[in-house]
Formats: sequence, C-alpha cells, structure tokens
Amino acid sequence: MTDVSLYHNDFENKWCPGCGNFGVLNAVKSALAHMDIPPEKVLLISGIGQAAKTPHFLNCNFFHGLHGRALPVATGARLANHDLPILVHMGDGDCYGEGGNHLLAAMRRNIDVTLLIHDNRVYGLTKGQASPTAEYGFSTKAQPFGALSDPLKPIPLALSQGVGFIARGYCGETDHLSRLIQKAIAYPGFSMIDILQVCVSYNPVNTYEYYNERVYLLDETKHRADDWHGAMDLSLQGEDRIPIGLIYQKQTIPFTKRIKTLEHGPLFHRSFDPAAVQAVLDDL
Ligand SMILES: Cc1ncc(C[n+]2csc(CCOP(=O)(O)OP(=O)(O)O)c2C)c(N)n1
Repeated sequence: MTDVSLYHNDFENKWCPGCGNFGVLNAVKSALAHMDIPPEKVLLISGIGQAAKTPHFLNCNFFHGLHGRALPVATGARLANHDLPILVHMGDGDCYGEGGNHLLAAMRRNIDVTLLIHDNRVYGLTKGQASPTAEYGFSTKAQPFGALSDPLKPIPLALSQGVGFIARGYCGETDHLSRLIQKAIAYPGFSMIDILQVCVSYNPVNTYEYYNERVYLLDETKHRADDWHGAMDLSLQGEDRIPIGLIYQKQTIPFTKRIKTLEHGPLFHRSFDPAAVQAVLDDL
C-alpha cells in the first residue's frame, strides 16, 4: 500500500472545523493509497463550491472549472485518455442543480468516470440556501418559510437512467467510504456515490447526530447488488433508517467502447497520415 502522506499538500484549507468534506477527503486519499495509484496517475475534476475545492487539497493532477460543468470536462478527459482514473467531486447543488442536465448526459452515455457527490443538502459556499436535495420545508435565511420543492432523489434517478454502479456513503464512515470509492474506481463505466455529508455551518437538521442515529451498513448477504427492483425499493424508503453501501451494480458498455473510432485506443496514440486525410477531403 502506498504511503497516504504522498497525497497530502500544504494548500491552505478554510473548510469549517468539523466539515464533512474532511471525511470525504481522507476517504479519497485512503482509496488511492490502497489501490497504489500514484498521485500523478489520477485526475481530479471539479466545478464550484466547497465540495469542489476538494482537489485543491490533494497532491494530484486536477482541473477546477465552472459551476455544474465538471462532467463535460471529465468526458473530454476520458475520451483523450482511456487509462487514467478520473474522480469528479461535486456538491449536491453543483451536481443536481446547476449541473443537472450534464449529469443526465453522463448517465446516459455511461462516461467511464467516478462521480463523488458531497451531498450536504445545502449550498454551502454561498452561505446556506436550500439545494435540490433539501427537504420540502427546509428553512434557511433565503427561504425563511421553507424550501418549496420536494427533494431530488439521486439514487432512484440514477437507477431509472440505467447507471451501472450506484452507492451511498457517509462522511462519518471514512473506511467504509474508502472501500466504496475503490470499488467505484475499479468499475468500468459511470460510477456514482452519493455521500451523506454534514455541513456544520448551514444545515442544522442533517447533522452527525442525525445520520449516526439513522445510517446502517447494507448487509450484502441480504441485499443483492444486481437486484434493480430491490435497489429501487431500498432507495425509496423514508429516512428513519438510511442504508449505506453498494446499492446497485451491473455490467454496462462504457462510453469509450461505444465509439467505433476509439476501438484501438485514444486518437493521440495513433500516427497522423496526411495522405489519408487528403483522400477523405478529395472524396467530399
Ligand atoms: C453559474 C453559477 N451559478 C451560481 C453560482 C454561485 N454559486 C457558487 S457556489 C454555489 C453553491 C454550491 O453549493 P454546492 O454545489 O451544494 O456545494 P457546497 O458549497 O455545499 O459544497 C453557487 C450557487 C456560480 N458560481 N455560478
């Protein structure tokens, strides 16, 4: 196993003390270390938000782009390089709100990347407005009478779109989350982990106490990950008890394998033959 300290860097971190993002950050480092993925052999991609700052605190390659737009960048990176593990870090606002349509496209295309959603049910960076996963009636400074929409349900959404690897993690169960991330990285296709993440400053409802009382580890001998209907039932249950673990997995065809011209690997591996290009142009 690689030494975890290889992934540390000294970039100044201003997350609040106790922020759930620390648990996610540690789980990512541990997963990379367990898989012996050297820092220069992984690409982290994110958009805007506190969650999206996660790549700053890892000594790895990263691209920090626009709010909601991490998945299109990840798509381009994956088309150019078929081997590099790609981890996309998004907040629930970034992913399900601003980036919602890109999420749908990534699910349907089955882009071969791992998406980690730091789901704190609030817009943290902009100081606490209700996000798409906030409960109906969740009261904030911007929504003093409570959020008016029903919450988006990420796992049923992913199931309905045929995603082949769907899991739920919790920032308070770092070792468990690390194991989920390792499985997600190893999965050939779009893998997504919705991570229950505590925001200690702007979400006074979904606290560590709230999750510690409700979260339980899925018993893999009872819940079969290839049972789509079972996964749907499980993920539509209320919040009295919240299962974490691998909820659904099936074999799928990753995006790079769907494109005929990429059959023999990415284009940059091939030699350029101007005569062949000219022949195509002459034919037009
Ligand atoms: C296109 C666009 N819309 C809105 C914003 C303002 N904005 C920046 S971060 C953010 C919310 C981020 O919330 P979330 O993705 O849940 O991440 P968190 O900060 O909670 O980790 C918003 C609305 C922006 N930068 N760009």
